[in-house]
Amino acid sequence: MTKPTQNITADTARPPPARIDTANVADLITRMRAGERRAIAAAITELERLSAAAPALLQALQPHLGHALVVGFTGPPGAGKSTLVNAIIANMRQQGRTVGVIAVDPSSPISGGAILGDRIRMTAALDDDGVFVRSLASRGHLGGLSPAAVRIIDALDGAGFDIVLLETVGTGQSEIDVAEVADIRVVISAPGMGDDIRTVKSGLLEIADVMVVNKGDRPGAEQAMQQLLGALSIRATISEKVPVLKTSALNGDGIAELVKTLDVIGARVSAEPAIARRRRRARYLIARAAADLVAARIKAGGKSSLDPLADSVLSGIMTPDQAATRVLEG
Ligand SMILES: Nc1nc2c(ncn2[C@@H]2O[C@H](COP(=O)(O)OP(=O)(O)OP(=O)(O)O)[C@@H](O)[C@H]2O)c(=O)[nH]1
Ligand SMILES: [Mg+2]
Repeated sequence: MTKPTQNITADTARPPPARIDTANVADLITRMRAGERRAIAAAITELERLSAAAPALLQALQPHLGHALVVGFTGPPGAGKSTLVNAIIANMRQQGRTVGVIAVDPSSPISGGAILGDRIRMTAALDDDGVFVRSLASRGHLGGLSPAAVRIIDALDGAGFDIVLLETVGTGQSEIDVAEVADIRVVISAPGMGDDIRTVKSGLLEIADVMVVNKGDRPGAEQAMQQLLGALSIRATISEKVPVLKTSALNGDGIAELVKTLDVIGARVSAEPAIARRRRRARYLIARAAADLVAARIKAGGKSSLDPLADSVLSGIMTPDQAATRVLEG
């Protein structure tokens, strides 16, 4: 039995109803930009759900987009990403900068879901209008970065935050996604977890603009630094540009230097037109949606629907690429 194919486009065909007054999107944006938290939360929710209000909201936000720099943080579970993000928030707030935070898939077995929220509360940042934190699950995209995160970036950018910090657990796909979505990519490892080795192996080095060895207060931090520097040195082109920093998110060591490094890279990134950065994120959304559509189309056709193409591939009449093109053409 095959499923009806109209399900494939159900999401876009029937968006969930808006929870905001769609006639008053301009008013919502005015309130967002005045820092009204409820307005920011409402806008995020509409964009996250891709509700019926999302297109109008996005269009009305356009003149306000492109200001925020997006810094992505990835690395193995427990490396200290949330703690580090929290330390960076504190540093940037002291400088008077406003910070939006998106924690994707924070539900790793090590931290549980609420840890970032807990930490923020601990530093009293929750009472601070200059910080806005949103957590979201990575919803079905195995280890990947939820496309909703990209839309939330727009909401936070539109609300006028200077910087958006995006935390995601390094699980393979997600660091590739972070590379596509963030303007600056920070790869975090920590000593004593074998992470330095894993980081090298998993291709995280290739996407990093900054490498951080966190838990610098722990034994083995220096050794982890040396291992990373060694791994970077055999990639000559990378070693020329990727700083490796040691931090202790717990006691604050190295945080100021990390923020300065982000600023240097940020100045470079800001020199390119904002539209280029925003286009990169849109390209990611399109690529993800295309992959999802093809997967849904194959699934909707039923297991055996590919058999004629499979037979052609088996007999050498078609290459797998040609068969895939046929699937794409519908
Ligand atoms: N000693 C030491 N411990 C740290 C440091 N930074 C974080 N930790 C601890 O490491 C543990 C994990 O920290 P998190 O910030 O939750 O790590 P994470 O990378 O966000 O973890 P996931 O979100 O689960 O992937 C916590 O117990 C932190 O207190 C540090 O600089 N030094
Ligand atoms: Mg975390």
